[in-house]
Amino acid sequence: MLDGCTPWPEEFAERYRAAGRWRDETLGELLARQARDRPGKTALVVGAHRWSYAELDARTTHLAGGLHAAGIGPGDRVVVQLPNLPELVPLLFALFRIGALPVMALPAHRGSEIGYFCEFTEAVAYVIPDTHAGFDHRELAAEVAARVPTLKHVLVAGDVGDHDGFTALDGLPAGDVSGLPRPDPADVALFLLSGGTTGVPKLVPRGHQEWSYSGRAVAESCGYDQDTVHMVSLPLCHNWPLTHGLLATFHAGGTLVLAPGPSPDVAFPLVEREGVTETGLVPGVALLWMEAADWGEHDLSSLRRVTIGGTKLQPEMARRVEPALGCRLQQAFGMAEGLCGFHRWDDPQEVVLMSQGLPVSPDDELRVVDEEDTDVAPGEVGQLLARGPYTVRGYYRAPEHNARTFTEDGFYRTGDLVRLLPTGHVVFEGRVKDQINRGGDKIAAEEVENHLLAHPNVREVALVGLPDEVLGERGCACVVPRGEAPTLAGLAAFLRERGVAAYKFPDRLEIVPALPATALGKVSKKKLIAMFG
Ligand code: J2J
Repeated sequence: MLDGCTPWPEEFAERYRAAGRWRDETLGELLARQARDRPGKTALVVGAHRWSYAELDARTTHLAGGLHAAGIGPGDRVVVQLPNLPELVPLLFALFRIGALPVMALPAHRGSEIGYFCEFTEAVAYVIPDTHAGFDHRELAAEVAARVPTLKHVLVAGDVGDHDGFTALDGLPAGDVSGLPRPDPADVALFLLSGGTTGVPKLVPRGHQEWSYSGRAVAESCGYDQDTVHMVSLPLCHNWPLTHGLLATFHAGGTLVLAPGPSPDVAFPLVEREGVTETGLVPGVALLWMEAADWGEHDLSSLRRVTIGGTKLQPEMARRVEPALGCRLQQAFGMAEGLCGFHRWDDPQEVVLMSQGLPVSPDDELRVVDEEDTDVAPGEVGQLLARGPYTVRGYYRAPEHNARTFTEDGFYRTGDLVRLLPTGHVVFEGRVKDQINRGGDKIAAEEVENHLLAHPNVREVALVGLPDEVLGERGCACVVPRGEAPTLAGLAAFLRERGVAAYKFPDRLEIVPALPATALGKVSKKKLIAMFG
């Protein structure tokens, strides 16, 4: 296994193989198999393109050849920062085929995050759009390329502009990957980003067979088949849309529709035109959809089900979803580290309204523990620990953090407070990890605090999540000033200047004379939330 990653102990690997969870197939081979089995079936609809499995496979092979000819080889790390563009899916499968490892950055990331990913993974290439949402990614790439010596290629989906050293993805030389060694299905296929709790983002190494299995298990739990038309309108680069949208749909031989964004004016016409049957939404977006559906301008009757997750869906809102959208609701929970759960078609309505889902694999092991790691009584609230055939055993190159975040016997400490129903369904009750879940976007408080501490007028700072009706939570920076108190706009400008992604900027600022402490002398975020929430 790739250096810096934690393998599953052999007895577990054997068990997962014997139970058929892990199969001897790489992600590149999954697409090739579907291209053989159902060549003419529409695999992907994106922008003006409509590619069958055979066409997508051919495109992937062509792109893999080009990337290889340009100098990208097995084991190379490639930071991928693409919104839902046509190039994204073929690019990912092309990298899987070469055995190069995509590092899945988010479109919103800026110099601070991208520079870190490139340096930390010693990436050789960085893939960008030309511009997106009013931002010129080529400028960012030029700046990152100038300071990261390993970075040899900047690949652009679109126009390279006047950047001579950059290469357009559609201008790659012809090449051939048929002579390359087959990637090991047991080895790492890509890196996902952890929601994070630490000063620097953590990377989650996901393997071909285990990550592929997570998609297959989702397809089985959700009853996907070749008639499934799944639309992803959130950024595809997160684990949830990648597994529930891309992998589950491709395992089932269905059709993936990639929308440029989730707003009803973009997404509803696509639902109508493509006969979308399934889609995943965060609660804040679901709220917009429910309001817009009321206007009745588009026919959404093809939708069989919407899945809501990523952050807690309140039961009162959950109750309104089915009548408003005219389709079934299911909830989903999960994490880039692995474990995920969805509802089943035959779950009773009350369970769908008040729980977040049932783990997708019979081999998922869940424990709910107290602060001493002792199992709580059934039905009580405690921290969720998870282990299983698609839950990783460690972060990439992070031995100290791994020692804290994984138990000795390999359970991942999720940092989530949950209780389990007698049926095994998971109910989210809160968090012990120092993270803010802003409408599904995860913010590691410590990372932002570290940046803010560099501000000349910030003596001390605590970033806390305050309840918000639409997003679930919003970030509030509680600042003990040094000299003149900073302003919220001033802090945002400071973070922008440091290259921090905008979703991490605090939404609110509270100036305090001192940060309240716990009995142990640590900053009490609970007290701050009680003061300002
Ligand atoms: C409350 N909190 C939730 C939910 C995730 C499926 C679905 C979501 C993700 C995801 C994913 C929640 N209610 N329904 O990867 O496969 C919070 C928890 C969790 C963290 C992980 C998937 N669903 N959460 O959101 O890696 O705190 O994955 O630990 O982005 O989101 O975030 P992330």
